[in-house]
Amino acid sequence: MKLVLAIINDEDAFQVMDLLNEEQFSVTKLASTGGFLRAGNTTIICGVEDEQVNIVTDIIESASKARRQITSMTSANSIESYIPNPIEIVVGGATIFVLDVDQFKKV
Ligand code: 2BA
Repeated sequence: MKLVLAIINDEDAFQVMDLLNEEQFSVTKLASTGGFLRAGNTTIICGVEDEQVNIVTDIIESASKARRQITSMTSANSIESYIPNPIEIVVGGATIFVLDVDQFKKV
């Protein structure tokens, strides 16, 4: 068994969950925060049989869009450190980890 852990955009979360539920996958949604942007994102976890991993990651991929975002960095140079330095970054579609599961119990 595997645990699929995917970090996705908040705006894509409900569509991803709807699609997974339609295919009878159980899914848990966690509110998370990106360490770089310090902005909210969504982490979904989904425990599945090994042979279902690709189905789940394909579903996540199909509903997770990449977005361009402007963020302000402050310069490391002390004189300029108060001058915002806008940069454009691409966030997502999805960052997916697939972990081995030692045990799965529902008690
Ligand atoms: P954040 O950490 O807020 O990162 C948002 C986006 O900022 C990233 O998009 C990437 O384009 C950029 N970014 C991140 N760290 C950077 C850095 N040190 N320098 C320059 N740009 C940087 P994504 O790569 O699509 O990541 C989206 C979110 O997925 C991340 O939000 C984080 O919450 C999670 N994530 C991505 N890679 C991860 C990893 N290896 N481990 C844990 N979480 C990860």
